[in-house]
Amino acid sequence: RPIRAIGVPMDLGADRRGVDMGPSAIRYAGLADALTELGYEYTDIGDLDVTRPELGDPDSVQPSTGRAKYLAEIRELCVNLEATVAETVADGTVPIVLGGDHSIAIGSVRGSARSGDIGVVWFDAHGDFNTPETTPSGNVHGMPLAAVLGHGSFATLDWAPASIDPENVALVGIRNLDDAEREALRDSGVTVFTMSDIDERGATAVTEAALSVADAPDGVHVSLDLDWLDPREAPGVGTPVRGGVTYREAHAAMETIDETKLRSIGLVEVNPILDDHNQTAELAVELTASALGKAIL
Ligand code: DIR
Ligand code: MN
Ligand code: MN
Ligand code: MN
Repeated sequence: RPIRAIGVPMDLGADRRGVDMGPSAIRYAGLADALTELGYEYTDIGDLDVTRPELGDPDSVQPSTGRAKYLAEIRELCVNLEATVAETVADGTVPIVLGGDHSIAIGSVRGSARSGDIGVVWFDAHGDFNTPETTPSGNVHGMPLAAVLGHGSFATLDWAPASIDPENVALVGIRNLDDAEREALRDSGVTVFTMSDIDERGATAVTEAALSVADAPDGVHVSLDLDWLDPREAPGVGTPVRGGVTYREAHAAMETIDETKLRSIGLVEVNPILDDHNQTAELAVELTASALGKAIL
């Protein structure tokens, strides 16, 4: 199956700067070779145009209520990314979106869902379920899942919600939620698998459960925030949270994915400035290979 990399050097959705170098770091870590070796027909369309933080205005456009920094610039990118992902999927190609901070998932998920009935599995330390009303930071990377499901004032923007049933959405590895975000998640229909669930049941069983939640006729979008992993494995992220999955747990989880049902994938929050010799980007590449069928034997 053909695979197409789409770089999105987005650095507007978070406070720590440097995730805009994520696409380069992931490419440099050998994504093309890893997937070519697995037999995929790999292409790379380069990077989409993203406004530099220095040139944007965090408050130029704001939602009807609440705050979402750089909303105008993020929206513009996501509209473009959505179209690119939708075209890629329509070609029978798997888009692999290289971030950038997690705000870009609004475009990835919407693009993937445009012509299909899909599920979403979101691997993250965080719920990414704040809205402009509940956000403690104003950072859109803490809001993309709420945005695609049309929560809060995102519902008043013409780019939300995506046609995804919250019953087909699962979060995996969660260990850091804001209070209002927790409340919203409880009422959302989204299934949340926390780190405690992984402690009790193991990474494989939890990921199998998440994939069955997300089982939909046209496949699954996997959104992989590298802060899902323990910071010892993945130090190159802007908002590390102790107590994440180990190297082996992460591989076990990715190997559980049936690559024939993988419609699209996003690799986000790799921050080379904070990384240790590109190890987080290398891990992103390895985990992608595992998700796409690489096995030890
Ligand atoms: C926090 C952090 N919940 C916020 N979110 C992060 O700003 O909304 N998401 N880091 O990845
Ligand atoms: Mn996160
Ligand atoms: Mn995230
Ligand atoms: Mn597999």
